[in-house]
Amino acid sequence: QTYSFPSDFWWGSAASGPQTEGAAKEDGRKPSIWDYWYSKQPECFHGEVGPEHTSNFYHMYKEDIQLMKKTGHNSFRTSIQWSRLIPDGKGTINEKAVQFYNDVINELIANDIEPIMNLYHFDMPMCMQEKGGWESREVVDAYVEYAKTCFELFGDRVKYWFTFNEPIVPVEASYLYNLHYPHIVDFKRGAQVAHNTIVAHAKAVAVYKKLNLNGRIGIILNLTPSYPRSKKEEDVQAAHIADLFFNRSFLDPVTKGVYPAGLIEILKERNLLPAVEEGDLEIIQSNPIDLLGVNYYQPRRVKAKEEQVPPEKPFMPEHLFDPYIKPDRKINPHRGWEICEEVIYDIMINIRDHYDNIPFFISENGMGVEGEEKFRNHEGYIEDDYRIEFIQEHLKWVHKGLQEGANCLGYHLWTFMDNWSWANAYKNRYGLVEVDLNRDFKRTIKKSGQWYKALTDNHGFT
Ligand code: BGP
Repeated sequence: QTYSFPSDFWWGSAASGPQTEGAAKEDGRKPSIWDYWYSKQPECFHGEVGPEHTSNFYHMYKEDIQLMKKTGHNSFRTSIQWSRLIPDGKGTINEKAVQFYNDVINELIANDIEPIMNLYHFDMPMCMQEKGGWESREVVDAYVEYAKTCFELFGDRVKYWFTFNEPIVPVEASYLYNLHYPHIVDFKRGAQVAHNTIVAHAKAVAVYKKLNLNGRIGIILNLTPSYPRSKKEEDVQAAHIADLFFNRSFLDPVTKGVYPAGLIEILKERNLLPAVEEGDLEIIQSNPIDLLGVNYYQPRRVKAKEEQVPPEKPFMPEHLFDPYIKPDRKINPHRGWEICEEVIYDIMINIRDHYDNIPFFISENGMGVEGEEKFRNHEGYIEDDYRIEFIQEHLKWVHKGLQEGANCLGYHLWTFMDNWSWANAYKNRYGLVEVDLNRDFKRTIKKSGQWYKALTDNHGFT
């Protein structure tokens, strides 16, 4: 069978400033929470390359953009670093940063690669965290100013903007599960962070629209569709609740302009609703997105709660459902994530049927693998057939979704080149291009990169 995709389909990859640029202390950039946290815990580095160097894109972007061409990119998403552009969080703009981002954007365009820019990828400037991070309205206002600065500086050439990447991750990782700085475990504060982020997003959308820049703006969400263990009503209800917490909590307000009633009810009953300021709900309601980014890695599987959690225990979403591990699941052992390709199709059909068929694209999907050097062939490049298979199997389902009318504009792999990751540093590699940390960040295209070029040249595969 031939899988053909539209000729204007976006083929490319996603990355982020903090995971690729490096040069963390150069040209006026100030620390984000990541620089701060890792400086306190050097043992978390998993090797000597931390957020300070990452993949050295800051100095190698020209070479990298040539490699993007060689791997068939017609579009590329990365993020601007707030702590580089406005090192004090608000106030003075760093001219060196303006120059860098201008150079990257211009170089991409000169090479026929559509630049897609995201504004926030987990990288709170440390000085803003000290003011309370997303719990603080002052920080929300500073973010909106930062967003406006970006639109004004680069909006003549960047036509696709995203306000946040996976905004639920800072809620979960920093306020529920003790994974990211500032390591707070408090559902109510997490709910406040979620609400404040959505307000920040909506305000940035409003600012963008007011500037009349002739582009589109949206948000990137990691969707984890919830599947019940069985068709039993209590399992189905558990999946519904998980979906409210982990998907619809963001997806509904940014597309439909309102929080799901079921979620509000659950929070209200437990006295966990965040503080809502005057005008918040109106601003959310009047600024729906016009483009959605969907990051998809794995589904969520749940079953009805087997043992009730005593009511005095501090609330967590998991008090309402239990995780369920599918016995015959396929898994990526390096990351521990289930691989279930057809879920990408379910997401597409859900957006088509329940979200007004809004335009979206697959903004991340990918496979992190440890120890890829062992797949190096005699010509010196890594033969990552497993990655090719991973992409191809997902694309078959994307193709089916497209055939059935989903409004999907493209597919972006996570990621272009091996990069630094929040929890695993360089342990797992995701790139189409290898980065050799022991040889001055030397880049080598993997087999998947060659394959991706053929895929995009042919607008599909057989
Ligand atoms: C997404 C993030 C990316 C990236 C990716 C892979 O959630 O948007 O920044 O890191 O996941 O995950 P990890 O690097 O943790 O394996």
